[in-house]
Amino acid sequence: PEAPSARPGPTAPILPPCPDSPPGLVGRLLIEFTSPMPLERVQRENPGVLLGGRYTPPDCTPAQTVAVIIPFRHREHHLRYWLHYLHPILRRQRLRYGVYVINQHGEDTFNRAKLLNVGFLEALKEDATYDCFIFSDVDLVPMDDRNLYRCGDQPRHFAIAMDKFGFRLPYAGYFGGVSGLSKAQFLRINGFPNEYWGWGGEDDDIFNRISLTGMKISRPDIRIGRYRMIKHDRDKHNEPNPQRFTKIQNTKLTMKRDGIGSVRYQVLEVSRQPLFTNITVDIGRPP
Ligand code: UDH
Ligand code: NGS
Repeated sequence: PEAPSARPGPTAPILPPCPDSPPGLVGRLLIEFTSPMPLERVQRENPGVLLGGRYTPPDCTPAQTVAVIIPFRHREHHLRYWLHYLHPILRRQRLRYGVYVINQHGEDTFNRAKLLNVGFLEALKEDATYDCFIFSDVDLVPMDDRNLYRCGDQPRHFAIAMDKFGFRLPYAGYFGGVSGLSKAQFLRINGFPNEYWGWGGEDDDIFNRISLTGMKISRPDIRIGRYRMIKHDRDKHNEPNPQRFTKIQNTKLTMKRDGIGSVRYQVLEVSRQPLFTNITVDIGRPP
């Protein structure tokens, strides 16, 4: 008689690992923000995206699971363009990903970095397998899909050649706009600062945290890391923070006590939309 087979039964097909260089990327993209962008259209054009803005490639198994975290308040118009451009790009990049919009409740002073800390924790509550976190402003769209939204062995800076800076880095230590850290890299720097209320400096503090822990920023080729920013006026309640210059001098002292280990907030609502998960949060106000 035949020995019992050790082969797996009729389960889901085992997909090959996703390739390092995804086939089907198109390279340079035409990005514009003139034609109106109704959310219904974006939904219709992205039927493969599951509730909450989740996606898994149908034809391969990705090495990472990526949470895309967007700090947010009153930018619905920008978010529609972001979703319109980014979902097809991330799909072509063969990522397993989820999109989390972290919406600051109320009208107190905005706090970008604290919202990003909240996004890290809340995304992990939704799916403990997230191991890569991409932090993106809502108004930044990559102009080249070869700029892969993945994590590597060093923290990654993606938005290195923005149109508003003449497609160059504004300064060598710039880490703003769109960045990515693995879960381990993020925890190694105690996450991001919670104490930068208002505009400016929080990205420099994150840069300092990375340097102080002995890591190095990785960046794409300057011809590939190009971005268009949706033009906008300064928001209300996000005035330049006058304390930012002294604060970035003190990262070495503050990063131990202020970070992912000390973030306090209250989630008010989690709402799974067709193209993103919306998390409304009370993060308090400046002391
Ligand atoms: N953000 C919001 N709502 C706000 C403030 C900020 O959603 O009220 C988020 C959003 O993701 C944004 C990011 O935080 O992309 C960064 O904030 P920002 O876009 O205000 O920063 P940026 O440096 O602009 O791009 C600063 C004001 C520049 C005014 C120029 C006028 N010509
Ligand atoms: C630096 C800010 C950064 C900011 C960058 C670009 O001066 O937070 O300019 O700003 N640092 C401080 O203020 C300490 S931008 O031209 O995009 O408005 O990201």
